Amino acid sequence: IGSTVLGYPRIGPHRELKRALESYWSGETDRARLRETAGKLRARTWRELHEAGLGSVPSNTFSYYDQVLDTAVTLGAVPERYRELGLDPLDTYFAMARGVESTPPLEMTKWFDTNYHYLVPEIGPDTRFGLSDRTPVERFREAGELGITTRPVVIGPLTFLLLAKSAEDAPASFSPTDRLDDLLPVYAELLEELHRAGAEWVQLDEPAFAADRRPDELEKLRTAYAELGGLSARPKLFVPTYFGDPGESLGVLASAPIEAVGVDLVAGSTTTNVLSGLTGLRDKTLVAGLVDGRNIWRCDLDGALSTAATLLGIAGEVSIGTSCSLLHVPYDVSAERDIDPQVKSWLAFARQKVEEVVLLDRALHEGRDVVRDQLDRGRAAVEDRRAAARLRDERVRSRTSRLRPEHARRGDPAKRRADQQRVLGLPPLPTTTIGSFPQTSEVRKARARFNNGRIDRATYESEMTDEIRRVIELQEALGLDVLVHGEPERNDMVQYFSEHMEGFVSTENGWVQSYGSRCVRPPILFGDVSRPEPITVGWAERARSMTDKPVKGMLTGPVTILAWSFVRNDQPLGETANQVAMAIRDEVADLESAGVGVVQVDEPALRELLPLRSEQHGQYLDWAVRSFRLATSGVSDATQIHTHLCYSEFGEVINAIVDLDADVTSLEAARSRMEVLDDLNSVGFANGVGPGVYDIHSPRVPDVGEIEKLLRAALEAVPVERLWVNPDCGLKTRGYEEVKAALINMRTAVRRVRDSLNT
Ligand code: THG
Ligand code: ZN
Repeated sequence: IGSTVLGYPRIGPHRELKRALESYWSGETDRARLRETAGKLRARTWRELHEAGLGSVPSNTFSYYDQVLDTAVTLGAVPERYRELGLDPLDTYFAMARGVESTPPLEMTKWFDTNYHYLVPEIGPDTRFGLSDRTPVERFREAGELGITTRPVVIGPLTFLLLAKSAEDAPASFSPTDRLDDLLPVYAELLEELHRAGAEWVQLDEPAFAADRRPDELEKLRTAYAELGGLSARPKLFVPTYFGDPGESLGVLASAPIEAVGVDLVAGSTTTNVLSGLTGLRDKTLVAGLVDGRNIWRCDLDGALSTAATLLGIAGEVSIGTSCSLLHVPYDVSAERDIDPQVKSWLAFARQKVEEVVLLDRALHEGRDVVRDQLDRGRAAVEDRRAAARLRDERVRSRTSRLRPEHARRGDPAKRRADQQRVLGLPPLPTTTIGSFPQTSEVRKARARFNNGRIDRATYESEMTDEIRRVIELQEALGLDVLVHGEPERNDMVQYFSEHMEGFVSTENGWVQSYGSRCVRPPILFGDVSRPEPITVGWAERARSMTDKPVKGMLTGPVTILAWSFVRNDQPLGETANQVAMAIRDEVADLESAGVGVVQVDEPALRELLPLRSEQHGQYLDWAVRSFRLATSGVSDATQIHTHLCYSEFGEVINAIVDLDADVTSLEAARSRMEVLDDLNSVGFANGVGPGVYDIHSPRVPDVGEIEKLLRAALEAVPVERLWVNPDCGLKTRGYEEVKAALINMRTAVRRVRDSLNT
C-alpha cells in the first residue's frame, strides 16, 4: 500500500467549505457554486497529498457534512420521513443533517472520544438497503482525471451498524447489527463497482473495535470480512481500527482474507504486544499508525522508527501511516503567524504530518541515510521541546506536589445547604440559567474590533458593561432568582480561559471541524498551567453591583478545558488536570472574595473523555473527579458550587456526578423526560439538581403547560428543597425573542407549581 494517511481535513484551509455551505443554506448561492468549491477543495487535497509523496492517496474523505451520513446515504439507509419530503438527493441529505421545518434532523452524537460529532443512522427491520449513491466511485474517477489513483475510504459495515440506532418502530429485541447479512451485499456491490472503475485498494474503517465489544460482535466482524474478502472481483481491502487498542479484533482481522490491517500505535498502548503474538499478518500489509492524527506535536521520529523496525518481522510488509484520520487536526502550521516561534517549531498540523509519514516510510524502507538531514532536524525539534525550561514552572509543580486529600474535600453537604440558604435566602424551586445569553452581532463585532485594535480597552469594556446591564435587567424583569452576567466577553468557553492562562498558546487559523459547517480552534496546552491574574472576576463583580439578587460566577472546569484543547503528551493527563484545576481554584477563590456567593464550574465534556475501554474508566474518573473537586473545594461552606453537564448519556458517569459533590448540578434532561433523576436517585445523589426543563437546541418556544408537567414529574423524583429550575443548556446560540418567550413561560410554570405547594 505504501505510506499513507487515513483521512484528511475537508473544511478547507480557510474554511472555504463552511462559507460555501452556509451561503448555499441561506439561499445566497446556488448548488453549482457549492459543488465548484467542493470540487476545488478535493482536487487541492489530492494534489497536495500526491505531491508530498504518499504511497497511497485516500479519496472519499471529503464530505458535505459528515462521513457517517454519507455512508448511510450510499447504503440506502435513508429513513422514510426524509424520502417523503420529495427533495432531490443533495437537499434530502441536508434535511437529514439539519432538519427542515416539518422534520427534525437525525440525532447527532460524539465520534468516539473526539470533539467531532456524527449523525446517527437509524436502522430498523424494514430499512431497505441498496447501493443508492455512487459517490465513492465518482470521487475515485474524479481523482483519476487528475492523474491520481486513489484509495476510496468508506466506513466499514460493522462500525456503521454499531454506530447506528434502532429505528423508532423497531421491536425492543432488534439491534442494527441484526441486519449485517442484508447489508453485506451492498458493500459487495460497491466494491465490485470500485474494482471495475480501477481501484486497487479500498479502505474500510472499523474504529468501533477499539472499544469494548462482545464475542458475538467479533464473530460478526469475522463473518463480514470472510464474505467481503471472498468476493472474486474486488479491490484489495485495507481495514484499520483506530482511537485505541484493537484488542481481540486484531486477531480476527489478521486471519481474515483481506490484504492490509491498520493499527493505532499512538492511542493503542498495548497493540505492539498483541501484534508480536500474531502469525496471520505474515502475508499481509500492516499500516503502522505511528504519526498522531489527533494531536499537534511533531512526531518523535526515532521512537517511531524503532517501533516500526520491530514490526518488520511480524507482517509481510509494513507501511507508515497516521494513527487515525487527520480530520482532527488543523491544516497547516506554517499558516500561523502569531504562535511563539519556539512553540511553533514543536508543532505539526495535517500538512506537516503527511511529510512525517513520507519521511518515516522512506527511512524504514530506503534507510535512514537517504533522509538523514530531515531526521536530524526532526530530532532537534523534539529534543528542544523535551529540554525546554519553559515547560516547567516550579511554583506550579511544588504546589501540585503538596496536594493532599483534604484539598479535594468540602464540608458536610447538609451543613453547606443550610449555610448557603442563610446567605442566599432563595425561594422554593429557585430559577436560574446555565450562564450564556444570546451573543448578538453587536457583541461579536465589539469583540472583533477590540481584538484587532480598532477600539481601545475602555470602549470595549464599556460596551460589554452595557450588555451585562441589559442582561441583568432582563433577568430581573423575568423574576429569575440566581442571575448571570451572560458571558458577552467570551468567544468560546475553553478558548477564552486558555487565552488568560500561562501554559497555552492559541492559533489564528487552527480550525478543526466539530460538526457540519461548525468549527472550533482548540488551544494548545504546551507547558505548566497557571493563572497569572483574575480572569472573570471583574465582569462578575460588575454584574453583582447591578442587582440585589445573587449573581453566579461562571467558569469552565478542568476536564472540559483539557478535552477541548490539544494537550501535552509528555506527562499523564491527570497531572495536567491538577494544574488546570489549581488555576480554576484560584479563580473560584477570587470570585468568593469579591462577594460572588455562587460559582458554577461547567464540565460538559466529563463524559466525552471517558476511555473507550471500560477497564480504563476507573482510573480516568478518579483523576477527572479529583480535578473538579480540587477546583471547587477551596471555598467556605456558605459558597454555593454549581456544575453543568450536557449531551445526556449520563449512564456511565452517573456515579461520578455524585462524586463531584457540587451543591447544585444542572443537566440536559428535557429530551429524556427527566429520566436522569431516577438514575441519580438510584446512586444516592442527595444534592441540588436542575434538570433542564426545555431544550435550547431547538428554536421552538416551550409552552407553560409542558414545562409545568416536567416540573411536576421532577417533583415525583426529587424533594422540593433540592430541585432547581433552568433551561437545559446555555442560551448563546439562540435569539433574544425566543429566549425571552421561553424564560417567561418557564417563570410562569414555576409560579404555578410554587402556588400549588403552599396549598
Ligand atoms: N466549545 C468547544 N468545543 C465544543 C463546544 C464548544 N465541543 C462540543 C460542542 N460545544 C460543539 N458545538 C459547537 C457549537 C458551535 C460551534 C462550534 C462547536 C460554532 N463555531 C463557530 C463556527 O464554526 O462558526 C466558530 C466560533 C468562533 O468564532 O470561535 O459555532 O462550545 N471548544
Ligand atoms: Zn450544556
